[in-house]
Amino acid sequence: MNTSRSAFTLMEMLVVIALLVTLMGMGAAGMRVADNMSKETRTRSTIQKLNQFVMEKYASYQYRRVPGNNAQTRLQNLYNLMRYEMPDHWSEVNNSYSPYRIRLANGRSHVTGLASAELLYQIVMGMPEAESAFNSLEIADTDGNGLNEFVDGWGNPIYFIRWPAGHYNEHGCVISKIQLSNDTSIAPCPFESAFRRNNSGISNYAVFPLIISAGQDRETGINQDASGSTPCSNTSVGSATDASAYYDNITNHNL
Ligand SMILES: [Ca+2]
Ligand SMILES: [Ca+2]
Repeated sequence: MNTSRSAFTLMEMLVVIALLVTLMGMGAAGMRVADNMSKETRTRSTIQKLNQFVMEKYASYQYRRVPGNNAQTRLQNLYNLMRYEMPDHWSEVNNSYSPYRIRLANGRSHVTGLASAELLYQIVMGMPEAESAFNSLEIADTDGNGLNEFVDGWGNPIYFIRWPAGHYNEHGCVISKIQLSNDTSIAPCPFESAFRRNNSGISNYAVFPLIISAGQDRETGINQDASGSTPCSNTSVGSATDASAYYDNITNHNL
């Protein structure tokens, strides 16, 4: 009688232990989910602020005067000015026209993979009120080269593509909510008429600067390497290279 009672007690204990292990596992998984959700929220908040600064600067080019004898030359000069002042590649920094802090940053050692993140930092921090808009958790020098980057909730760099000509929803999946083709419900960007492309192979669409966190998986899954001298001259910029990687990205196009 005693033996059967203690065996029963042992089984009870095993059941309780199994339950506890299951509950602990569920608790840990729940905490991981909650942790990722809070990192995502933090990232969205940082990208929202960056978006305000970048779009303010982007819109300001409507009013910039540039030299040129005809409209086409003036437009190309305006594009060049945008490249010098909002570069997303170090090769676009121009020693006569780029802002001093960008030229200074160009003098430091840098790696290609972080170019747009380090340049985004220089572009935004060169604007009034940017200095006080970001806290220490939103800024880091992830590769330790002396040039800061804005970082997402996971501590990874936030990247930038000035003219993401390939970042629209014609790749079989929705990448961008705002950079859609032939959608008249979308507010036009300041340069829409100039930025639209009339090409039989490619639909018309407006090009808006893209600010990207790679999300939890640390991979953007989009092409950041290419660059063009006009907004639509390289339609591979911002295009998807790995659908599974860009799926969890957080961008200003999807806020
Ligand atoms: Ca750095
Ligand atoms: Ca990703």
